[in-house]
Amino acid sequence: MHIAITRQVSPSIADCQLSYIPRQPIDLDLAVRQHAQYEALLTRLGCQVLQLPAQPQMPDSVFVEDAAIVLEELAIITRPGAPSRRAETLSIAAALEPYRRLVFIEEPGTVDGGDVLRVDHSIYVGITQRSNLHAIEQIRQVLQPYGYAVIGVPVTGCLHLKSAVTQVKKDTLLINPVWVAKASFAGMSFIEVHPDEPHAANALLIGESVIYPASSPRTAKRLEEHNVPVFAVDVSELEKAEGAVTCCSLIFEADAIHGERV
Ligand code: CIR
Repeated sequence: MHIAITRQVSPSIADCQLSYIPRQPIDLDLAVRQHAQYEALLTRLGCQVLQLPAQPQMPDSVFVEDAAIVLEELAIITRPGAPSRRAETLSIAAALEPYRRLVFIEEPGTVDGGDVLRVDHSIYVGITQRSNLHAIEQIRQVLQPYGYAVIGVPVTGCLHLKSAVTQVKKDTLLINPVWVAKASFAGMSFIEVHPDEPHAANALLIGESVIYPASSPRTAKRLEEHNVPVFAVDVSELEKAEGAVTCCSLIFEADAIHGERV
């Protein structure tokens, strides 16, 4: 089965990190409702949702994707680029421990899971203000024995690699070519975001469908024209915290949910 680890929205989300977008008021109740709708879509698409409790002291902790890179063979616990986010990894490590051998990124490496795009045995890692070459080298050393190629990818103009590009089909990436170069992804096909929707490249592929933000209808149409089934969810309040759909879950294969919730 697919397990999807999520975490309830922190009541302090208004104090989140922001890098490329201006701060706007966040409606916490609405954010909580939208997050619940997102979790309901995860369930509808076949995931067992393992929801962790909110962390009131950690404004960005709903964005669980940034704390780990989960592969079949092991999980890499990240060292997030923003110091305010480093403590988020402790409970994510505890939640993953029943399922995977854990490996930890060490200082001076920093990497956010939002910078890691896995396509089969290629692991693309964004080189951004959050993720550095030290971490990329550590990931390469850890994954080489398992046959993964680890490829550093320059990103400009947005927070994470997966703000700029995500997988939407076996060999197809949804991309904003202004923020990342297509040439970084040899052998792949591309669907470009609509030019009026620069933030539209973040789609969450589950099976052959995508969970996708309702804020990008023009790009959603492009996905549907390429026969990608789109399950839209309004995540306006999470978008104000510079997050979107991939960042709110860690999805992996496992036989069953183990142990207590963390
Ligand atoms: C941050 O700046 O770290 C958060 N406000 C947003 C993180 C979004 N994470 C993601 O896209 N993987």
